[in-house]
Amino acid sequence: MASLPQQAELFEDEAADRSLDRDCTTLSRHVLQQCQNFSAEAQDLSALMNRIALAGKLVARRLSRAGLMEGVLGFTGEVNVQGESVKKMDVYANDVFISVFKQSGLVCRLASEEMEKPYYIPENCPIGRYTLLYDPIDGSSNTDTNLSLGSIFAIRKQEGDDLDGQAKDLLVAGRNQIAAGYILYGPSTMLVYTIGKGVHSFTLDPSLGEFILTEENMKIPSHGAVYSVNEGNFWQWDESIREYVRYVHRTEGYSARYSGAMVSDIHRVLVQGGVFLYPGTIEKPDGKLRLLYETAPLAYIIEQAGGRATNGHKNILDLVPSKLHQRTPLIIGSPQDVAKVESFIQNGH
Ligand code: AHM
Ligand code: MG
Repeated sequence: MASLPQQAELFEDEAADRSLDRDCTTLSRHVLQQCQNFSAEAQDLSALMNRIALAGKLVARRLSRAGLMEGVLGFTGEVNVQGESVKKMDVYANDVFISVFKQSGLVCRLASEEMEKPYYIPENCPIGRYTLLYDPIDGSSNTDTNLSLGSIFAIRKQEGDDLDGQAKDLLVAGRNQIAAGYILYGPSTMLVYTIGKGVHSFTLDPSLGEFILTEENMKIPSHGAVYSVNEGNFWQWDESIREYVRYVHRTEGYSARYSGAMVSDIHRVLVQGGVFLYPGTIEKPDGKLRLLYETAPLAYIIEQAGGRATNGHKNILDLVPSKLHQRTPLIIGSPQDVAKVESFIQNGH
């Protein structure tokens, strides 16, 4: 039998092996492990995720130096298809995602919050079987104050040839996503993804320039204290949402958190439980958030982690959009907390 000092040495060796294994669990390797084979589709998914990771690294690098460089912060003076003022970082991040997929042979078409119509990369199209849907910068209003931001992405198989460029083949339910996730630009940069086999998070190790596995098979708590909503819109909400918020105000155990970037708010809810809401308002009855590249990818993540996402009446992943930039109200998070909000909506008070 090994002596105590020998046992301690063995434990140290095992711990060192585990830590080395972990350091080697990069994102692209993890995707291949998840697929459990080396088929063409598995290779594609791994390569797609690798390119998305590169986009995340480029955006993170620019954000980390934003205050030191000219021409990074502030508005461009343009207004996008959504009627929102465009920030210089929105344009940069939008272009980054296009650039990383050039010459990839993977993605024929990209559709984003910042572009009225899908963008084609013709050299990829003969073989590129995928469309990337993305929000390059989520939480744009945080850009100029050095606060958390995100990017959201979803990958769909390209169905049909979209001859008229209207992207009608994309107007299908979120269940058709084959992968989805987000990048969170916080104190560290994280990437969270699913390919329908659980939710996994990675942290960018700047010294390696790689996203390294942080947590596998994340599970959202069934209930949490946090409710996350912009209460400045209270006067504009339906009475049922106001009643829910009044209920929270008079009940012990709730805590408000709202950062202005839903990737960050929903990441907190994923880790600690609770609910995030962006309901419809008088000005915007369908709310602010877009289905195809904001709410459906996040719904896929949260559902895979054991949570729920609804517009108050229907599961977000079952909603079929009628146009590319369609908006939808969103209630997302822990199953018990989403059910509580729904009970107010369904009782109509
Ligand atoms: P954006 O992608 O243009 O930044 O819009 C989405 C963001 C969400 O991240 C956030 O929860 C919400 O808009 C904040 O909007 P508001 O300022 O109306 O609360
Ligand atoms: Mg957005």
